[in-house]
Amino acid sequence: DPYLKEPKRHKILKINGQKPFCAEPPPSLLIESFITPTELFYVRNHLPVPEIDLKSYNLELAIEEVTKKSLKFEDIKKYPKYTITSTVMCAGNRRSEMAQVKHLKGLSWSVGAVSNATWTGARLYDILKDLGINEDNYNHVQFEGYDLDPSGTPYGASVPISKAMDPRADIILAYEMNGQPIPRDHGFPIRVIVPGVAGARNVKWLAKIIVSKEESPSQWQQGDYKCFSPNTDWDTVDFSKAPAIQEMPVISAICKPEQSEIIKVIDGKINVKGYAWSGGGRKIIRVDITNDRGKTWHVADLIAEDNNAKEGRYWSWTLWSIDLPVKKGSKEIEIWAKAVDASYNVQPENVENIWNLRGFLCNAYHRVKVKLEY
Ligand code: MTE
Ligand code: MO
Repeated sequence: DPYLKEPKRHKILKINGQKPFCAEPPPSLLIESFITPTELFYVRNHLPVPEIDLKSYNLELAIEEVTKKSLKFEDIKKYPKYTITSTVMCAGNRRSEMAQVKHLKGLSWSVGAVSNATWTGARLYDILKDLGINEDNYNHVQFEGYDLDPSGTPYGASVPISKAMDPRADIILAYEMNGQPIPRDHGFPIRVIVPGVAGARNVKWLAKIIVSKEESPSQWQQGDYKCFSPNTDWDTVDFSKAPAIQEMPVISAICKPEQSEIIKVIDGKINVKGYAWSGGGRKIIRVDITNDRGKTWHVADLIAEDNNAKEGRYWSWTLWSIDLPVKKGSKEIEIWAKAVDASYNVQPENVENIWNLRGFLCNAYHRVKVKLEY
């Protein structure tokens, strides 16, 4: 069993898969703090967690098939040290809602395949600059992990070279998470953080960086983490025809109250809380809430956001809260949330029209039904 040496995990995580390990924190805990405590950070592994000895750790840098350099852990630590705060979200976050529309393949994530942390490390930009590459001659930067599938093939992903070579993209080869060495589940000793881009491209246990004309040949770049039209099925799908998911769309979720909870109405109001986030560094500018199917929208307070972030580099989620007025005497309500980002992108209204066979990017209005008590 390749899973005998897995790390210990916090008991409160809701497990969506044991081998490989996949788990998310409960919604109400998720939004307790702007920075997710490391032990509550969601985990999405596709393979067994590799065991890596810091002393023998090695990062290979290659241009196409040719290895140019090899960096030890200490070599990476010598680069100027940057700390960023960035949310990481799985493109499968909220998939469980999409699965209710029509059967699909994928882990049943609720709203918790997302977390926010500080990441400290070297900038990919600085490391690529030292390789002396001319950006115009290549198209992608590929990453490989130390985790291997049964055939010996590593987890892999890539990002466009324009992203990788942009110092303002804040891509970090991180060795610290929330000020501590990165724990095994999250990529010890080095993981790539590509802020604002799907979790899948944030490669953990980084083994190799390849500058290339081509995207990563990995299954997770080529044959997964892509979206299709709602009527595309497994007989008609052609993964080569859709681009890989990179920057994430605008999304929000109601985390408190949770589905089917019984809530006490105080002074005609109930408190509702959640998160909102958009990819590509786009700030959340507003979160709208309704409990009468859109007849009346109320604007939530944005209670926690990254106050140090510059325009176009809002990598962190925004937490919001609202004391929502409810119609007197109503026994059950459905709360809807929609967020708006700095480009005025808004979430789509329903899941039906964005359904796709792998259940990715489920960013429709989030809807939660609760019972009221007076
Ligand atoms: N990197 C490696 N090497 N192996 C993986 O399985 N999973 C990816 C990404 N990086 C993965 C990986 C996916 S799909 C997601 S959503 C994030 O890591 C999850 O990061 P986390 O477990 O730190 O939350
Ligand atoms: Mo993911």
